[in-house]
Amino acid sequence: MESTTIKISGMSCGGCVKSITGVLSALPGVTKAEVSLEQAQAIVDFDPARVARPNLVAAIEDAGFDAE
Ligand SMILES: [Cu+2]
Repeated sequence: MESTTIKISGMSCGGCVKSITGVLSALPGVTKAEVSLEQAQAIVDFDPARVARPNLVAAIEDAGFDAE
């Protein structure tokens, strides 16, 4: 299991947090996604054998936000 922090820009409210949390949680291999509006970031626990960090970033970008 691995944990990574992803900086996110473009979140403006709790709805954004919910949609990003949902998108990340739906990815196979993601066991936990903690999204913070105040800190503009997501802390994601994932299984590197099933999903890679670029997949997490891409999923956030597909949801309409900027992720690094
Ligand atoms: Cu929002």
